[in-house]
Amino acid sequence: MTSPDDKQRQLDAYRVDPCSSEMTTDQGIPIGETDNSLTVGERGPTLLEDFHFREKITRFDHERIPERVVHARGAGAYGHFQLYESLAEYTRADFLCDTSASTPMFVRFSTVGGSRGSADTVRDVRGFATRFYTKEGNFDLVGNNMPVFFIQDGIKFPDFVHAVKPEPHNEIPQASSAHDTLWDFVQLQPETMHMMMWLMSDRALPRSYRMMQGFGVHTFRLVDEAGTGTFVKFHWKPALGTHSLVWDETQKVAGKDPDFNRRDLWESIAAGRYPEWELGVQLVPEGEEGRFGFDLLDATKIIPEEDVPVRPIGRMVLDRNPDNYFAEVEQVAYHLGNAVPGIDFTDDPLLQARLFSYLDTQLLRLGGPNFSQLPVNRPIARVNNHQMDGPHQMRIPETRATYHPNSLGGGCPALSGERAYTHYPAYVAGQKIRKRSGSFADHYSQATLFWNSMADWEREHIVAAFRFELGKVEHHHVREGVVDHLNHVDHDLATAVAEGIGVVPPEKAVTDNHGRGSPALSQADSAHSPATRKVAILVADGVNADDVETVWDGLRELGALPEILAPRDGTVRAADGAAVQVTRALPTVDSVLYDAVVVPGGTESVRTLSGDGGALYFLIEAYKHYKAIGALGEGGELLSAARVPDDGEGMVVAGRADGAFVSALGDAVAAHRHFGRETAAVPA
Ligand code: HDE
Repeated sequence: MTSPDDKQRQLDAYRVDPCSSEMTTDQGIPIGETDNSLTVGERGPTLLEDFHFREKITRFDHERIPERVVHARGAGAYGHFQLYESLAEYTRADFLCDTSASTPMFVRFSTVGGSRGSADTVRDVRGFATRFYTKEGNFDLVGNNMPVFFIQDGIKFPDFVHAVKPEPHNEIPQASSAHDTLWDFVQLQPETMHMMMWLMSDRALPRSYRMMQGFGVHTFRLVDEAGTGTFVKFHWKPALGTHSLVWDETQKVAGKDPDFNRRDLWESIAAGRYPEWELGVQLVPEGEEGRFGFDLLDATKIIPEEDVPVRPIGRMVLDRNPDNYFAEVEQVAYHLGNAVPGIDFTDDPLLQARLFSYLDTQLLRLGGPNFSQLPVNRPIARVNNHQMDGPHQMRIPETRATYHPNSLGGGCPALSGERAYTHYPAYVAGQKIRKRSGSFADHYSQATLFWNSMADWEREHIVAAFRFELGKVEHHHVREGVVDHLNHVDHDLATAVAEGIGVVPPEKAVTDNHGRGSPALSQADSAHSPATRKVAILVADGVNADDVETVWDGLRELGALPEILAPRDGTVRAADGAAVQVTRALPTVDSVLYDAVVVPGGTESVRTLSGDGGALYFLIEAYKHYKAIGALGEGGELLSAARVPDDGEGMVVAGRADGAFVSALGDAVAAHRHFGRETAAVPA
């Protein structure tokens, strides 16, 4: 029997240690010279017979494969899943029943619209694709960080993607939804409204892949040993809470560090700070699907957690970075059809389309049907069938009988018995028609539910996002069309957006706001922790060494990641003569790359920093981005020099560093952002 731990051994078998032998060609022929091609004389023409030159260049020419048409930009990691509550009552899927097993995983996070080299922090949905290498085969739960989708039927996916991608005539804008074609599609396709609310919310700007939720989106089916089905929605909840960047910051980070989210994931895992999520399920017994007032097959709807609680069942930990980006992250081939016995599909027309699309995509991207033999795609379960040939076949079947049934091969492989995958025998009858069900017709009430559930600051961000995006739209009728739809979501929202984009605010719509909310949709009450938050400590020669040491040690104890930033790299000389090691030079970093900033005391240090535009701007931006700011002793004068108020939300000011200061600072950092702060008066 194959065990889950075999995934690691399997991957190890493919590892290549460059120091294990001397350099060779792909055919294993030893190479002694790779810097000069074979020529006639020292200055003569290059010879065709130089097989090493030709192989090297040909391989180079063929290095690229087509990038994913969507979700091209991503980052991946290995980990494992530990079940802590058996779902045996609902499913026969072994990895959801056996609480003693640890299931290996590979996860890929991504943005959707941008090309492979685009920036991480753009306004976008994030892909949250997870693979469980179970004993019964690969199970791929390929979700997003938002629980709904733009369209209800997969046949509209090419239209939606064409609309959101850079416009075809000039390929502008890259990785941005703020342009005419997307919003034209939206105003003509009101089923997008719920998802557009999510896309305009802070969910589209995650602080970290480690701090975002994941959702399976569709309603799936669990099937137990007796064949009874239960509808299920899958949820991933991050241990560090769900937190977002602010819009201004995301745009700057896109330039300062386009790899911001990718780097964050990589560094966290490399340093042993393994990100964690809890897997939860919402279960709805078969036969009860009619009780919600919307259709469970409609992927533009959520089941509010207040109606059906999310039941936590297990934990995913990501604990190993890939060894090679291309081999693993680029070649991972997720597919919704990778389902194990006990997990089944529903007739959600979006899900059904995906069941076709992913395999089709992999055939093109990975050049044929043998991609499942690539290390990252290989199941740990035994693979045995009569599939044959195709480009890059790596298996060597030892039989003449590659058909079923056969007697020449002893009838092998035998068909699986009771552990075989059995499709849920849902009863289906009806005419063949192209018609959306009437139960999919309500496009506004859950958009309203989302709006009603937001904290004040979340609403402000949503209005600002609509204004920004529609403000980039050149066609006035498109702006008007969107405002008209928003008016069916909430009149105040539509009015606030209209006022910012030169559209006449609409009359109140006939359908009024239903007044219902779902508190679980807001990020306000998410888990909070100072752990893994990056805190800048601004220093120069003459800094108070005790302040630096106390803040550094205190923050490390809280799990935060302090860094000492100075005008120059190397060391600074503290007021008491001690040498303080600098982590990074200020000109190589930026305020937007940190969660908080602290200015220790020290007359000379603060005088130097007050004359340093970079240091002042660092503080101003931290303030404008609602981050925790600490100042000690003379450090307060740097706040004055930057014209940043030293009181108010998230400002922690004291004479000298002690336990109370560190604790207050830790709380302010854990709070993530201080949106109650008045920032308008502080110059940008
Ligand atoms: Fe995808 N999607 N999608 N999608 N999707 C792809 O598959 C597609 C949809 C999602 O990290 C592609 O391997 C269609 C919903 C993620 O490798 C492609 C439809 C959700 C990823 C494709 C949808 C997703 C993809 C491109 C409408 C959230 C990245 C490359 C029926 C539940 C996976 C690839 C990774 C990738 C098609 C809708 C999530 C083209 C046709 C809904 C996370 O096959």
